[in-house]
Amino acid sequence: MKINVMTDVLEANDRIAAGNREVFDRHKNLVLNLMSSPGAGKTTLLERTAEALQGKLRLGIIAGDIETTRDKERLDKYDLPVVQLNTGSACHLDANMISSALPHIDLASVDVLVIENVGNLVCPAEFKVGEDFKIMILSVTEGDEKPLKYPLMFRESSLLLVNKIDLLKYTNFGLKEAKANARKINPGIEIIDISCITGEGIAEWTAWLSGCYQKKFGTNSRA
Ligand SMILES: Nc1nc2c(ncn2[C@@H]2O[C@H](COP(=O)(O)OP(=O)(O)O)[C@@H](O)[C@H]2O)c(=O)[nH]1
Ligand SMILES: [Mg+2]
Repeated sequence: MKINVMTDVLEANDRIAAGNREVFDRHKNLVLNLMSSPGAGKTTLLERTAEALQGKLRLGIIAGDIETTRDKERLDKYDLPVVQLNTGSACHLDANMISSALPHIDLASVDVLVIENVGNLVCPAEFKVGEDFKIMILSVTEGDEKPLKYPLMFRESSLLLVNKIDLLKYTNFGLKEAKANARKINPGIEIIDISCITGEGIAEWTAWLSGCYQKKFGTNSRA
């Protein structure tokens, strides 16, 4: 008899993710699973997002890292519900880890919950956590061929944020090539160029977020 361990693991994960999803839907949370390689700008994007959504949609964050509470410390200044998950050695978050974080966050006070996944361009894309959408960041210092080399994350993501656009002129990153490569893997992927330093594209990104919230709940805000 042959046992496919990975299939079993993913099926078990998907069942827990479906349970998380029910909890999120009951609390009227739009949930995004934010993925990228380490250092692409996930936490910086959340800082800019917290500023931009103030007085509009209420943001909550679960930040995943192998070690440290550094990201939570950066985000705490915005007075948002932020939970830091340390995976110890695991290179991704799974549904069970998210489930264990839920008692520590007041979901009723949250409109948009962003789960900052562990920095890794491969494994996070394999594990559902109960999200409405997977989204990802590729920064211009990483290379425009990355969608072809790491296709799964680009295939699974509804939105690609191309970050650090302010650094474009210092790199050999081909913006057109990167987008063509991403669309080769996932023709329907939406793409927004952003800079978390200059603020370029941040309004477009928050409009995308609000649009998703509106589509799911039929309103711009519960407030
Ligand atoms: N120049 C530039 N640097 C950025 C931008 N976004 C993030 N960074 C920097 O990239 C580094 C990693 O960012 P961080 O948000 O911690 O990445 P994470 O590991 O994906 O959460 C930090 O030094 C940020 O200041 C950007 O748009 N432009
Ligand atoms: Mg981070």
